[in-house]
Amino acid sequence: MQVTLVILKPSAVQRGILGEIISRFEKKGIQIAGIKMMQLTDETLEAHYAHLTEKPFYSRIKNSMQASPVVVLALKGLDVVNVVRKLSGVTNGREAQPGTIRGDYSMSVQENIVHASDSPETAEAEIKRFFTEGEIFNYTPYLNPYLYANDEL
Ligand code: FUP
Repeated sequence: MQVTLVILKPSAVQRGILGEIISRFEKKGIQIAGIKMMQLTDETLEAHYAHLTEKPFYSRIKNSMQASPVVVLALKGLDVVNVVRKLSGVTNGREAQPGTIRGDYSMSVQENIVHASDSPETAEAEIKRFFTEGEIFNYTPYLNPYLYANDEL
């Protein structure tokens, strides 16, 4: 089973849609292995957006991500990195397919509701960046027989 990182950005917190977004992951059959609210520090953001710190718009993104606390989720499931990226939709909310989170809730590139890890390697690093070991819970999902076939697990 994979674990992936989702950040519910200030655009989700302020708009009061945390529950709706979390509910989408739950209804899909994805297990919540970790969840917490936190205020992102400069250091955490620089590491998280290392591929963007040199861009002219980095300070805009930084301000946006620090505008309120965020909620971070560690989500667990088969191929969950890919599944959650698909559920999230493409970066620009105006281009994202209806039915995806960004497609249904966002009109913006920046104010796009969620971050989701883009590969299994990134997911592993991002989970370590945002959660301590004790904050990731390993508990039995009793509905697994109704979510997966035996030979998928
Ligand atoms: P994603 O993987 O979809 O979160 O996209 P990126 O890592 O490329 O971008 C991270 C965040 O930077 C996006 F959520 C929004 C912001 N961004 C901009 O505001 N402008 C850009 O041109 C690219 C990204």
